[in-house]
Amino acid sequence: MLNVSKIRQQFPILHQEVNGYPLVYLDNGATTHKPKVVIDAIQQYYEKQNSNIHRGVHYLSQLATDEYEASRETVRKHFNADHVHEIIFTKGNTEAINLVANGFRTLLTSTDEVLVSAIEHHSNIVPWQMACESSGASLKVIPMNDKGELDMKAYESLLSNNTKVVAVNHISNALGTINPVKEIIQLAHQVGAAVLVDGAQSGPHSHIDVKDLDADFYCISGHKIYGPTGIGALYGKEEWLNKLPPYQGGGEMIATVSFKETTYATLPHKFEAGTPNIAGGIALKTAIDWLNDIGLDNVIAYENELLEYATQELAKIEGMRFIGEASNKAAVISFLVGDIHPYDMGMILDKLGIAVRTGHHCAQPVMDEFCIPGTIRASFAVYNTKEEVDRLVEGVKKAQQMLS
Ligand code: C6P
Repeated sequence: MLNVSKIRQQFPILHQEVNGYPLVYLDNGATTHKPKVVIDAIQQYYEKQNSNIHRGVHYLSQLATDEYEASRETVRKHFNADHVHEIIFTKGNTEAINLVANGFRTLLTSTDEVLVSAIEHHSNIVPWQMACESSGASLKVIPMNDKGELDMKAYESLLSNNTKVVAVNHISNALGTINPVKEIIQLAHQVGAAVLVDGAQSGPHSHIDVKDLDADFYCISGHKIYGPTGIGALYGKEEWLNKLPPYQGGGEMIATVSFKETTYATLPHKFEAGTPNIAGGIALKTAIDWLNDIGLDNVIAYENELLEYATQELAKIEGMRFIGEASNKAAVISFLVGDIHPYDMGMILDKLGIAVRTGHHCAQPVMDEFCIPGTIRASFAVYNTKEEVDRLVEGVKKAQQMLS
């Protein structure tokens, strides 16, 4: 059982007024807030540990290196990966997907196909378009039904021996749909394709087990799981990481450099050129430990309760239209009310101290499928409450009165 008021006390940012109202923060899909322990970890790093890593023999450098590498081990455990060298630190999901897609540019040929789904974030579309453009491979799209669920029959018929990569999200940021990634991976493996799972939205809301999923690549962004911005993690199966060329060149990623020939470092350093976000890496460990201390099962159960309550209460509003009604859904609600533009609704909610995201959510193809310009999105985290859901419902009603 979660003690939500105790959890809320750990988030300094939540205890403020916005436009004269206590803040209701429902934009957790964009980024979550940080508990005090994470903020403290960053401060402690700069006050007591700051040094470059993997380079110095001196005390502080050793200390920072140990802390950073301890975080890599925490991420490994969190993903249930076999090897710590299969964990690459990145800036976040965008960089992780670019790293993998960029590597595939050299592996794909003009007869190959890459499959992405119709409900991807731009980060899991554009890097693959770029990889296809430079290799001559084709990009195919797994369609969705009108509830925002992937059409698995269509997926099966798109798969062929030409399919080399399948890239899908675990949870859609725009609709909340939880995709059947295990089944997607099994089917892709039958034709020998590698699968990348974009876990940006699943990181804080579900268990990640790359072994059980048999995922080839899986990535998360730290800032969406109560950690800092500018840090994320990519899991890649050792055999795939060995096949892919490095993403960036520079310090750290080399074994030897000469003008005649440069050789690359072993995993994971081959993919980590330059001085990384050391403070972010260290604080990511704190965030994951914090989340695991609360217990992901507790988090999932509580967020499902919030989802159910919010869906039920919002549904009572006249003109309410939910966008994305998958039977397996995370605590993300995208909606429209009558013919009110999402931006207008978002502005009025903000005046009432309620933070939601409006627009296409970096998922324009999803909006195109529904023939809408965008949605209002309320995305929940473990510190949200039913009282905040009530504030959202009241706010939407008030905005409706003002705008009609
Ligand atoms: N979605 C949202 O409001 P970065 O920005 O690299 O940390 O994550 C990109 C990304 C990739 N995939 C999915 C499914 C995502 O949701 C996101 C980020 C935010 O929905 C910001 S656009």
